Amino acid sequence: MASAEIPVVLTIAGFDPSSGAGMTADLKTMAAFGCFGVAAITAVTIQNTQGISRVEVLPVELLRDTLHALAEDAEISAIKVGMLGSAAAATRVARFLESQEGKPIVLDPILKSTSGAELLDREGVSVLRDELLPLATVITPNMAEAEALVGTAVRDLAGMRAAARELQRFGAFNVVVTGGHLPENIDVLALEGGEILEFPGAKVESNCTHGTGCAFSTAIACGLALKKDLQKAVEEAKEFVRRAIETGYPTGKGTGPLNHLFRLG
Ligand code: PXL
Repeated sequence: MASAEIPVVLTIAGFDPSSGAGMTADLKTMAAFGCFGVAAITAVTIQNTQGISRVEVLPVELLRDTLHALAEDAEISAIKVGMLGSAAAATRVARFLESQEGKPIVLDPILKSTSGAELLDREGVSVLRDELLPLATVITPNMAEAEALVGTAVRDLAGMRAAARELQRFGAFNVVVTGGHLPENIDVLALEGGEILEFPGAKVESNCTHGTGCAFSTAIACGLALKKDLQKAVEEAKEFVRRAIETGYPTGKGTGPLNHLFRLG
């Protein structure tokens, strides 16, 4: 730990220059939870609140060397994996996570942006499913991601529960399928032990929802770094996201970012 109280949390993610999603949003979320955020970058996107126009995956050696430099130096308390971009990055991250055994790992299986841009190539999706999924403490797909990973429709609560179970059969330990788009705004957590919990939340009317999944998964990683149990970490992450959406400030012409730092006033 950086000090007795401040755990270091690592995000492995892409860069979104508009700071609604990706590594900069993750770092803000970590600061909001009283964690010290460090980051290994996988890809640069060109985007603003109106959408993505370009994705450039960075050389995988850069990722490898960043992860090595961070891990040999500081004690990392939890790891969040976000946008990977390529199969090569996904494979590299799998090797890194194997070296970090025993640490809480939150995998947000990012496949596409809301506007439809591909954020992981097809071969990368196979690596994510076959190699990364079994290395994570918890995975946090939204309904579209759960549907893509499982290969069957996920449209309602029953579909979310079935997909979570299926992802566990694929090798995931704990699975949260997020249902922020459902009228009930309900998340489903399938626990390793077999129990399935539901987390209903108030529906917030706001256009500031870009990066919701990034904030949610990072908030869970922070909760786990702070030694909370998974159920509590999910509950607190959901409440954090709700408040960050509610207090969001529309910075551009499109979908606004969350206000990750709402606690600063
Ligand atoms: O919200 C998914 C996401 C994650 N990471 C980066 C992104 C996006 C979507 O735009 O750009 C870097």
